[in-house]
Amino acid sequence: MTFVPANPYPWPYDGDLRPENTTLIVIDMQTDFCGKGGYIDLQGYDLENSRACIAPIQKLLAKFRQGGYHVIHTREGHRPDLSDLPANKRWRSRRRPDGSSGLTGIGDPGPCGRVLVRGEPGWDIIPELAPLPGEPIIDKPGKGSFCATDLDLILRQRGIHNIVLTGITTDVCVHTTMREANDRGYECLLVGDCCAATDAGNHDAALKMITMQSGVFGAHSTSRALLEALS
Ligand code: C5J
Repeated sequence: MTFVPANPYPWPYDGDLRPENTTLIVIDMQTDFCGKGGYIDLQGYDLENSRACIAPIQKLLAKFRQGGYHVIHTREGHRPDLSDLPANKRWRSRRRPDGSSGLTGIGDPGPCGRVLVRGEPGWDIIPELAPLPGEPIIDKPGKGSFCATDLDLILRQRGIHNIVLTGITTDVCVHTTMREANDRGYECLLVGDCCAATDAGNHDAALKMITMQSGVFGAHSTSRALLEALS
């Protein structure tokens, strides 16, 4: 049996942690969320927050690949004809915090191509965390990785029960995916230093939420604890 020291319980709950039943999922490490000229940059957020997790994810990726664990990547983005982009999502993305409009929003041309549109440079995964051949990439139109995707089918075909979550942003796409996975019966671990939010307070709050009700969505830990447990 293998347990990772985690909060609020040693993870996974049953100690059944093996390469065959465990996947690392790297969520939305795209230029649009952590690169110069991408969506998050255009929204005016500090990129340092979202880039801090790149190096820790690289270490975890190397360990999972070396150990023969499953590795899955996701990308948030929309079809070029925007037929899968809800009008309210587009409207909100163009809105400034003071309520005025005029920001470069989803689907609009920006420095990295059309924002969050599939096939554009800004939508692609950053080179530091490029997927290897054979690692599934889930293209998702929303925040959660299960909504309108084949992720659940792929996990079940592979016999995966444990999901280790990394990526950006902690409070939006990572948390939504964790909640979706938890409701489907998967055992989830969020790795805190391998995730980042546009706001540090939101990152901390997202970790705290996981610990409620003895682990309401699973548990969270650090890359150090996870790497040691896998060694
Ligand atoms: C957001 C994401 N924040 N990947 N997407 O819009 O968290």
